[in-house]
Amino acid sequence: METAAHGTPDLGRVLVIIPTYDERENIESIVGRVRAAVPHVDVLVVDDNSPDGTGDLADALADGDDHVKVLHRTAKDGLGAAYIAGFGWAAEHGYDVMVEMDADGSHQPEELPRLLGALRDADLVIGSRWVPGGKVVNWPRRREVLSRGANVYARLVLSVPVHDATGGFRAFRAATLDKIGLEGVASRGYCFQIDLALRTLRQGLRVVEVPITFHERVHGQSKMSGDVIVEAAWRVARWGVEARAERFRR
Ligand SMILES: Nc1nc2c(ncn2[C@@H]2O[C@H](COP(=O)(O)OP(=O)(O)O)[C@@H](O)[C@H]2O)c(=O)[nH]1
Ligand SMILES: [Mg+2]
Repeated sequence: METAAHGTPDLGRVLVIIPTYDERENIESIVGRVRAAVPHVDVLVVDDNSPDGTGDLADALADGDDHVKVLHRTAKDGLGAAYIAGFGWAAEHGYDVMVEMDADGSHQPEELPRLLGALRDADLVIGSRWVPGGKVVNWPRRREVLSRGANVYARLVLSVPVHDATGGFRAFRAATLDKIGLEGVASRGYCFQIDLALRTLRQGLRVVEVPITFHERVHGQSKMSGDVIVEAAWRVARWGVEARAERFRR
């Protein structure tokens, strides 16, 4: 029986999904920290054939620990596509909760019990940098401005009552992912997170933000690019226009 100390007494089977692209220096530490922080959960690494051999390292971790699994994809195809593949794997294997977490140490596995605890009264829990108690450590000013700006933009255009709609440290109930219709999600980069939050809210489901401390990565490089920002900007604008047109028709 699971205990309250694990933070997930009644949530069922939990899978922490970690997408990786060139995270060789981070993968072992992050998987080890998750296993230590929440020993009853399983971990799925979704690697897009990283040139630096992250996938082989993940296989070695899986060989030594039944709680660790690896999904290999053939080529870099964006964070959103990697998560959708991971969610599909989780559904096939009967998990009840799917967690999103970066490989680079930005999200603290030690905060997972708090996220999972909040899921008892929510359908989606977002680890939030931009609610009281949330923090960022060592994040370049440029990234902070971009993230805060993206969130203000999303709130204005989409009227989403969420402060960190782009945040990627989250816990979904499997039933939430079932209801929101992942087959229609085309978002590839960071707007994937906004897309899923918006779909969850539009289903009338409960979204709760819990404060987290986000740390800038120490090893490796960010895959954030201009393309990712442009994709997010135009998709959010389009969703905003569609929502207004929909209201106008009614
Ligand atoms: N499988 C996969 N993982 C990705 C891809 N792009 C980014 N990631 C992973 O997604 C997480 C967040 O990416 P990161 O580059 O740290 O973005 P940032 O934190 O916004 O700078 C990391 O674990 C990356 O390795 C991708 O195309 N495929
Ligand atoms: Mg990162």
